[in-house]
Amino acid sequence: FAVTTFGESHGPAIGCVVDGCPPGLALSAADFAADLSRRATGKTRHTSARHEADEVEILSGVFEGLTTGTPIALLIRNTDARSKDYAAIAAQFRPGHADYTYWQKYGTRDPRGGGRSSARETTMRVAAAVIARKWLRERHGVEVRGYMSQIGDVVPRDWNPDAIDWATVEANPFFWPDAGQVPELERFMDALRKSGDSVGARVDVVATGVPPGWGEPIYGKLDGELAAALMSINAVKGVEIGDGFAAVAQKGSVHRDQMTPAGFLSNHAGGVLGGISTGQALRCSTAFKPTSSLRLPVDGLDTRGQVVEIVTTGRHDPCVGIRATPICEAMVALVLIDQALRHRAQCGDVGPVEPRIPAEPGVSRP
Ligand code: EPS
Repeated sequence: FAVTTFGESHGPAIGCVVDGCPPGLALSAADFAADLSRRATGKTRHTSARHEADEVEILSGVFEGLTTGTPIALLIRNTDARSKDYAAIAAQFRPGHADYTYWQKYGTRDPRGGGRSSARETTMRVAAAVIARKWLRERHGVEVRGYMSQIGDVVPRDWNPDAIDWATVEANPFFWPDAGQVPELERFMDALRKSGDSVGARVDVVATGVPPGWGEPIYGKLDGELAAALMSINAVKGVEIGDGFAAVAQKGSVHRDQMTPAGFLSNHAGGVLGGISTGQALRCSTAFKPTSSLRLPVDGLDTRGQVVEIVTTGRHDPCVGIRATPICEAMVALVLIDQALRHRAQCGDVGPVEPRIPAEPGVSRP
């Protein structure tokens, strides 16, 4: 299950090609609306004010409402691009932005917004993952869900990470698991937006229903592919699987997830051992840096190497992590469907093998 995307933030359209989708999956343009809307800009005052329609056209790979097994091409036309916002910085490098590295790599500059480096590109990842999530849900009962677990230095207060209330998460613009804290986050973001600065965030994803056995043992480990997939999202600076970096301070006697006939007693491993799923909930956490397109002036360089004052105008996200929950879910789903199909191809006749331990009764965290 391979995905490639194309298009620039301010070009005429963005799109993707999904290759390797099994035939016979019911798919229509309407399937994409909900997830694309969860990710979209312009829904609240806390994200970029750009209003894109984000309507998917299916160009190929679907006949009479069913996938055919041939490449699925999806297209979304950009309807609210405004390249003139970028005129002032068209020949400047925003500190902390990919402007400079793209320049060094390609020797050219696409001044239309972030071009390929814009988070606009993540739209197509979410669109491609709609197909993956549908197949995973229908064939395996897999559900991939995420929530924001930190914004700046604010963490949820009144919540149980082992029993996330998904209705609460979906009912607020931050995908935040603690409903009572949402007004505080609104005030936090309002103050941040007025200040012209930006802030980072952390997004957790939990995939349930993943059977044991998905993943490759050495190259293409499930956790390795998840890390690469999540790290490939714009602005990501860190990925953890299970307890992640907290495992450094744990004793082995604590970290090992004890197995009983009734289930695992904990899930420090995050549902992966040796690159292969255990059948427990898959747990990933992703760190987003504060975005670099700021109204606050800073000295920087232009493409001639001259020192200039850089101020970014336009419609930007003061915290790109706010819209990142559906994107992280998408990347996890894309890895899972690929691993599921690879597992089916190689080991389709094997298993389930006894003893098969049920998913853990509860998920423990450090
Ligand atoms: C983005 C900058 C803004 C955001 C964009 C991501 O776009 P513009 O180039 O129009 O200023 O609106 O996000 C989207 C358009 C989107 O659909 O996610 C950036 O610099 O990453």
